[in-house]
Amino acid sequence: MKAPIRAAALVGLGILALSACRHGTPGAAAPSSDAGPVAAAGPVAAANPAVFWNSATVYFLLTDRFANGDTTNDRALGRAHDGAVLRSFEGGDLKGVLRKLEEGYFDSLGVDAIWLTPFVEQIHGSVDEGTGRTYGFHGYWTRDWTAVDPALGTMDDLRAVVTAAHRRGIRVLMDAVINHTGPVTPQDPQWPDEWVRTSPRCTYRDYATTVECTLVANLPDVRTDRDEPVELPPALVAKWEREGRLGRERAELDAFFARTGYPRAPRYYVIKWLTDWVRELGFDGYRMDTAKHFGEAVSAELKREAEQAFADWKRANPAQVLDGLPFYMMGEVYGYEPSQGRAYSFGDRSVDFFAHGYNGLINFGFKSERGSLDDVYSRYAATLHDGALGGVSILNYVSSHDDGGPYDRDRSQPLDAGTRLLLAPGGAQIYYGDELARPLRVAGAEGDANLRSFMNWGDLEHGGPTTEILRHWRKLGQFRRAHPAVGAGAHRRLQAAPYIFSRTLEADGRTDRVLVAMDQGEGPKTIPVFGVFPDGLELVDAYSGARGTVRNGAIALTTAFRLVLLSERR
Ligand SMILES: [Ca+2]
Ligand SMILES: [Ca+2]
Repeated sequence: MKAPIRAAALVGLGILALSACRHGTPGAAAPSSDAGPVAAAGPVAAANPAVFWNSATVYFLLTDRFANGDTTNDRALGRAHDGAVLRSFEGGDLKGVLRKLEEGYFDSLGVDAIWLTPFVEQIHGSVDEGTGRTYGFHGYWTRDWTAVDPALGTMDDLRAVVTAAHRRGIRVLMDAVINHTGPVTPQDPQWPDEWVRTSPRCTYRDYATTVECTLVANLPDVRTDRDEPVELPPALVAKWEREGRLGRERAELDAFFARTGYPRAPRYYVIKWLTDWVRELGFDGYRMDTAKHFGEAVSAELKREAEQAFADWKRANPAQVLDGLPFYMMGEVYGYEPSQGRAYSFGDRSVDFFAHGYNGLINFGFKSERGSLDDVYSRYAATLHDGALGGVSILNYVSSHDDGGPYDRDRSQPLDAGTRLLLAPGGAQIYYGDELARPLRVAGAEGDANLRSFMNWGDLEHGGPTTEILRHWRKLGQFRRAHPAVGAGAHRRLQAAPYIFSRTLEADGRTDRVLVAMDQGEGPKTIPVFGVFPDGLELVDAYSGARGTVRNGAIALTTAFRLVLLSERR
């Protein structure tokens, strides 16, 4: 069933087009840190969530590896820089993210939302899981769900990032972990047995061996399935007492349990702590870590509380509200791909995660799609429009933080990777550095550390190939942001070779329509438009900035590029 688009969606559409225009002429040379526009702020009517998120570009970054805006916090909590290669904290922080926001870096890529790795306080020590001594630089090893890790910055730094993003019309997704605490180390005691299980280890044979178990040997699994009341862990009580906030934290918990009526079971504490960030700072959504390793009933409960928290934040901060788009929850269901439809199979049972709080799931299949581009695009558009995934969203990627089999591991085709990803139906995840061909193989690094090198800003300093790669990703990202039809429109193949297709998003008498032509000759070219645009209409090519008028069912352009991104000139 085709997702209906309310009139309000077009208000958002107009805003997007306006903000894209202000990015400047596509193809113009731009320095790496050129200031982007500030998007129109203020309340905008609600857009259709599936349309928004299927056309969204989400920038996923490891805060510790992106930009170092404050060197005084690099060794916070006394953590040494003695991990294996790329397994210590490397200095990136929230101030660094803020700096890039203010430079307009994300605007220049057409980013709609930033997904930050978890920022909560991590274990203080380190562990070796077989790939060398490792610290919690990635954020998935929680020690205290209620504090910002001092290596990344402060609560004020976090607030500044979210506020600056919103001011530019960019949403922020919080990476939320509920399945496990951090590993146990000499400095990081195990949470009490009534809170966590430390065995058995998951064997992934069926539902129970995926959910009621620990992901790896030393990663205590929160007992999210139990309703028995538990007390606060003594270590947390002592920590909060030292920090002078024990009384306040206890009072807030009392109020939460009184309001909700939930038992004081482990998952409800964590739900309270995770939703507090939304209520306080206005995160626009969650990316749920390890979504298939805790019961789907938990995600539904978390979603309800998060929606309430988001509504509370909006009421308290009306001037910062972007629009009426509801709280978004995207799941990491490892191995999910859209051909599975709505039902993810654990072997012995299937779960429809979309029916349990999730609006979108990460697509783990896109990076290994090997059919023709049109085969991929046609299938995705069909399932998102008329198929099983109508009304929900997917997020495609070419590389990610723990996927050892990315598309183009050697970064030999960074332009092709950008084209494939940013023109695909469904949401697009740019993993930090995709747009700079940041290496995915690092000498001396083991396992996923290869995927997590520090952002290679230095490669932009002298121009050259990296600048050209970034320019390509920017043009495509801006085209995508200006035209929701690219990610959320109906797909039509117009010509097999050279490949030409159109995307069309219709609502209430207005239409967003694009035509993409690949593998064209450089220089003069005549592109048939197959009736997508009528004769006499003036079109603009977002890739080159060239303009032309449709005559006799075709448009003649002269550009230096093989890719053409056509839309009506407005
Ligand atoms: Ca730092
Ligand atoms: Ca679990």
